[in-house]
Amino acid sequence: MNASPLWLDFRPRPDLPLWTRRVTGEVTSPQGKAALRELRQGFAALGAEAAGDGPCLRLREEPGEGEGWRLSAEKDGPVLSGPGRGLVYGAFALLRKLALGEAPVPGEEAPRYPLRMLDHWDNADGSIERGYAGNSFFFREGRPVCGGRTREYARLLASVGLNGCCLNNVNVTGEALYLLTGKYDGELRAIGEALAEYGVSLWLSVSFAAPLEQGGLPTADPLDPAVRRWWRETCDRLFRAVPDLGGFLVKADSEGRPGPQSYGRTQAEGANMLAEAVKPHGGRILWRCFVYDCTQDWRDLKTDRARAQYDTFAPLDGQFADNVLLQAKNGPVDFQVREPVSPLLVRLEHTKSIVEFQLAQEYTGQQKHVCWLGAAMKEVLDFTGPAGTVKDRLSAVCAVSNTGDDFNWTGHDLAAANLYTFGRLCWDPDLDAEVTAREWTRLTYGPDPLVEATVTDILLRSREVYEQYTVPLGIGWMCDPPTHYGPSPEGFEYDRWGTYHRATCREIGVERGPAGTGYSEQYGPALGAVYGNMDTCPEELLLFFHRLPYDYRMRDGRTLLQRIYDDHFEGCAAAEAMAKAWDALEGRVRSDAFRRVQVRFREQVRSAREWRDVVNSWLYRLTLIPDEKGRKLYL
Ligand code: GCW
Repeated sequence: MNASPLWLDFRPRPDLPLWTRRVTGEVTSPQGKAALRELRQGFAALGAEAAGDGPCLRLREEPGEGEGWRLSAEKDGPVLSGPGRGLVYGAFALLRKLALGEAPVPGEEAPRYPLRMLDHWDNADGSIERGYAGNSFFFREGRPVCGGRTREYARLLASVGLNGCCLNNVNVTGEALYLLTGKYDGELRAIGEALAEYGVSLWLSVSFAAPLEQGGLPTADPLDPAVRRWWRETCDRLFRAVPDLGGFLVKADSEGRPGPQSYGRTQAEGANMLAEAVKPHGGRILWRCFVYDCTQDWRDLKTDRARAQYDTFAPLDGQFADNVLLQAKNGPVDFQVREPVSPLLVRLEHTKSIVEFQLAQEYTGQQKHVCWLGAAMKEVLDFTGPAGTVKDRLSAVCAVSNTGDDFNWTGHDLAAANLYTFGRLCWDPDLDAEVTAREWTRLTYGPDPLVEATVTDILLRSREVYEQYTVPLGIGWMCDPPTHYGPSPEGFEYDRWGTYHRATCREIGVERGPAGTGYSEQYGPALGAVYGNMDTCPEELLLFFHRLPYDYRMRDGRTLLQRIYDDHFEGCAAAEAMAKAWDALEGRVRSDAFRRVQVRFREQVRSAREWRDVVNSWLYRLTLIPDEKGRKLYL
């Protein structure tokens, strides 16, 4: 198959324990069998010579659906035990350890969250919304397909601990509207089975208007008995036909999608109606919170998009059925390179929540720029608000996938590190994200210390570098509106999306403290006070929360404007340095992989220079304040 094995490309190791020569197992489930196969194949790839007797690794499958595993030392070799799903994770954990040159030690592990999933924004026609790695491998020419990549993908997901996958775009259009109707049950069942072999459940995005659009009913009102019956009957059929279905992901009342609002019903009434229909089948509803006014008039200074999700959902806390999870993006607006943590994730007390990250780098360089998001995800998971720490409050974690049918799966080879780190953090949010970056590098490129040091350093610095040369200090939204790539400082200013910085020749930013939109108060009194005051607000978020004059003094004494100028110059220079550091790996990384990344770095450097010059020159033209260091700005 024309696809990279990514981090599962095991290379021979000199120091393998003898028991890797023989694996025996009492396994019965498809997952148990997959674990056995993976171990045999993996040990062979690591260089173990098969032996007919002597020490061995034994697999002991236990009954049940659990996902934990245990490694114990017995006389003639270790024993890996657990239910089938657990054995899959245990097998990959063992292989990872050995591939990293670490000795597996007895112990046990289980994932922190029961659901750890990837959301695909794949369309039925094979395109991917905000996809930067080719076309869909789940859909081709209007149909779902179970092809060679399906199983490989399931392996990749399981190897980092993920267990759910939503096949289609939350904007459900075209043929995807018929996934519910029975037309594609056979294909969905096949995909479901291929994923399930590695313990991955299949999910579908559905349109709230399906009873109207596909069911022929005159309404989709969630309180209408005929609508409720339609959903129940549809689910009864679908869950029977596709037994590995986990449930539905729903984007309702959001960016033009239908939802309960059209019928005067609340988000809870809408979600609960679907929850009731999937409940007999053990299904769950992932209800997105991305609800805001996307037809804002830029002249309206009162409406603040950052407030919208909390204002809509917080009053409904406690009203959602227990098989509903509220899915909130990590920040209150939309996957900008720097946003505060969504207050929904730290204030809801009685509702299950799932955080949505975006591995697809829509606003973070579109997998042309390297932007490792591990530390950013970790910041969110570790964030503490009034009701506790995010990672302790979540019921599940998901991310918009960054994969497609490109050979390397993720467009930019280094973007695979985001997929890897995401999986590892979902399994154990206490992991040090930096350790996972290093692991990924070693698994991907082998044990060369220079490669490891260079690539890890690039990954760890990449987000700050990207932030510096694009939109520092939390300002966001200076990208080109249709593509979301490249600079356009006023591109979103007079548009309908509620994404304004309202820069004049004197000031920049939206005041979101108590004297402004009051958004900071959504964090409760203590944290709200920190954000609401420009002197205590974390500097990296200063312009997210405050409107400030260009001569505002930053904590190090520089003016705000000088800081923005400096960031652009420094970020751009850092991008150039990263590209150079990569160049120095020529001959140490396989040549095809080396070239692919080199080509991406050329584009990153070109684009970084463009960002630097466009944003800095625009500010110079607005303010007529020159750079203190006399660097080139264009008039
Ligand atoms: O930011 C927007 C994206 C849309 C996306 C939407 C969402 C799937 O530009 O492409 O639609 O977010 O998250 O629903």
